[in-house]
Parts: sequence; structure tokens; C-alpha cells
Amino acid sequence: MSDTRYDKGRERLLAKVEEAYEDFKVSKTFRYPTWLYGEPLGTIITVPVEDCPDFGDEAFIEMDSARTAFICVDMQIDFCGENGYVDVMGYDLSNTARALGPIEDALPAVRKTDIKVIHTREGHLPDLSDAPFNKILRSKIIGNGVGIGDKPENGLGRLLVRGEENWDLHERVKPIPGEYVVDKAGKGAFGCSTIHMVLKNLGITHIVICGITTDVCVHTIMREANDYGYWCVLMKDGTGAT
Ligand code: C5J
Repeated sequence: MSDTRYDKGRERLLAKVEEAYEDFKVSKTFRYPTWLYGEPLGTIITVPVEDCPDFGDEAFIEMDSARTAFICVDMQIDFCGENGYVDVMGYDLSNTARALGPIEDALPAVRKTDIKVIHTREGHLPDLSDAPFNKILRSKIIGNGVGIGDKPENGLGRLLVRGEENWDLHERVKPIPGEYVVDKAGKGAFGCSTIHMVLKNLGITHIVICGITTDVCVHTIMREANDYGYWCVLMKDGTGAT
């Protein structure tokens, strides 16, 4: 079938891809696609991005400040504080805590703009009804008998359980009034939290993502967001992994 409304929609999109590709070859810039999102609601900011399109390359991406979200992933005591989950699992805490400084520095600057700040928290219900068997078992093995849902000796509370002191966001990067906090039961967020609704309601098109841990929750959320068409940039020094 040809010449249907759907073909025309696809043809238009592919023509826009060609246009943007030709432009990128010269400008190395991902322009803000007004044909797709409409006129900017805030200020167009141009952000340099490393390793794009290939390792060692530099490119630029234009974002509409009013449609950009700064997402801080799981900066909880459980992942970067003493006696939290990562600490109890026996990992070197400095590997994740290193993200605290750069995020702490970035937040005041972001808060001066109309970029929306969203914090996520990974955690389970007290009865662990949203925690799968494999996740609990693996954490117990890594933690030598103390895993998700358990309270370690001298610990602050039950590991990765909602409402516990250790589950809350680290005091250095706590949300301020007006910021969004999204609770999620998994490593990703799109399948196990309201994040997609929040992003849609805010009209977000671009995401700057930071937080911990790089190769688990941060990457999972980034890939999910990318699949839904959000443009994502990782704040490289604002992340860390065990
Ligand atoms: C992990 C996370 N690593 N926030 N969670 O279990 O990356």
C-alpha cells in the first residue's frame, strides 16, 4: 500500500532524518527538532557531548531548557552512604559516593534554570511483594546472608525497603520543594514506576541523567528513555559503579 496517511507520516520523518543528517555532517550538532516538538518553550542550550558519534569524537546537542529533565538516579544512602546496601554488600563505597560531589555542584546551577529536576529511588514494599526471588536471593548471597529486606547488624534499617532511613536520598543531594521524586521497584523506571507519566506531563523531550550505579540503574533508565524517543546525555562525572 502506498500514499496512505501513514506512508506520508513516515516519509516526512525520513525526509527530516536526511535533513538533520546533512546538517550534522557539517555542524556536528543535533538540532532541536522544532518540526517535531514545536517552538522552544524555554531557552535553547547547546551542550557538548563526548564520544559522539564515536569514541573520541565531540558533538553538540541542542535542548529546550523548559523541556529538559535533570534526572538523578538513586542517590540513596543504600547506594552511596555508610551502612547502606552497597556498603553492606562489601563494595568500596567510594566508587559510588564519588558521584555525590559533581551532582551536589550541578544541582544549584540547574535549579537556577527552568530545567526540571527528577530524583528516583529504588526500593521495595515492606512485605517485599514487589521484589523478585532472583533479586533477593542474589543480594543475600553477595551480602553473606544479609540481603534486600534484612536489617544488617549496626545498620540503619532494612536494606532497600521503602521508608527506611538507608533507603532515603543522601542528604547532600536531597530534593527541594517543587522537585519530583519517583519511586521505582526495579533497576529501570519505565516498567515499574510513574516516570513516563511524569516526563509526559512535563512535556520533556531531553534528559540529562546522572546518579548511580552507571551500569545498572542509570544505563537501564537511559536505554528505556532512548527507546521512547527521549534524547539522553549522561553526566559522566556524576555517576559511579560498584
Ligand atoms: C543497583 C542501582 N545497582 N541503582 N541499583 O542495584 O543501580
